[in-house]
Amino acid sequence: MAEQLRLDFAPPQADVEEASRAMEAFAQRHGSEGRRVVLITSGGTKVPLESRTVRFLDNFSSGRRGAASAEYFLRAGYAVIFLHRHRSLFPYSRRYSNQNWLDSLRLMPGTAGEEPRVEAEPSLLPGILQILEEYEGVKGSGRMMALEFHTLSDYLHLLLAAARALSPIGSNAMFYLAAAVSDFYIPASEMPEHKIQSSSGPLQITMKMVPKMLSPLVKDWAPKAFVISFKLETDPQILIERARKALATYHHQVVVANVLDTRRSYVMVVTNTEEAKLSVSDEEESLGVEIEDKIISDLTSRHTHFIGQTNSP
Ligand code: 9Z3
Repeated sequence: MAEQLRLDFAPPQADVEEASRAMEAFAQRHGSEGRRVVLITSGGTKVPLESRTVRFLDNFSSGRRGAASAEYFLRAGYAVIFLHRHRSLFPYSRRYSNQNWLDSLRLMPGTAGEEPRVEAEPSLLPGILQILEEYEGVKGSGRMMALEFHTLSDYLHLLLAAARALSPIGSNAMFYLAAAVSDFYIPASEMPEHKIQSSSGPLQITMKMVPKMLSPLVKDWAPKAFVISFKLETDPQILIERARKALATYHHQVVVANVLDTRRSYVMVVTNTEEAKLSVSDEEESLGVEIEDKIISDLTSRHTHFIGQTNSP
């Protein structure tokens, strides 16, 4: 596979063959039941600077966009492959990621020779009853498959494997590429094996460009799928222009464009023919409305339209 991707990367740490087989079976099962399947990528990527890695380059992404989106896709009836960076936020449990959950548990002494038990205090886990019910429902239905990546190399190999697995279900497949993937890497052949020594003075590194996977994904790997990429900028002035450029370059269906500081309150959904602003007001936010709810509702109806178009004579 490394050859097909033509990358000078260290081999992936993930078991790509096993993940491939699992994704194929998942797509086949849900596809044969007529269900739509979305591949969500989520979280940042870690780019090693040494092959026995001490240091790496990382980025800001928490994985909240991907994890929240997975929940809304599941509510909309999709089957979800959640390809996420190790330890980034996870659907459902994301809501409790900022607290020490040990504080919400109590040790109950065992009576009459029984083992001690652990009890949770629901008031310390806001919304837990509904969340747990939803999570258990999703688990029972087998509609979510979670896969982790550690390195950029893992991510790229797993994305290729996912595209191959979803390709047979044609336009029922959606790719929702929310991960913040590094644009730069150090080729394996140029990477020092051992820890870079600070005694050698200031560090200068030259990184290569990571090839854009969107191009082969749209053209070759899953040409009938509905593909959404994300565009992140820090300058709102260039957001739409950059999103349009991505659409013109890769010929996919939608770019969701967002600005780093305001990414929780608004996004622009950009297609070849329109741009729509989706936003969450302060009032909605105080009621717990999340922007991902609106994004997924918008995209699932675009997906329905897309399927209708591709199936019509
Ligand atoms: C996004 O733009 C996501 O919305 C965020 C979500 C990463 C901003 P969080 O994980 O943040 O909830 O903290 N993802 C794509 C970012 C990106 O790197 N896009 C590339 C680009 O802008 C194109 S693939 O050039």
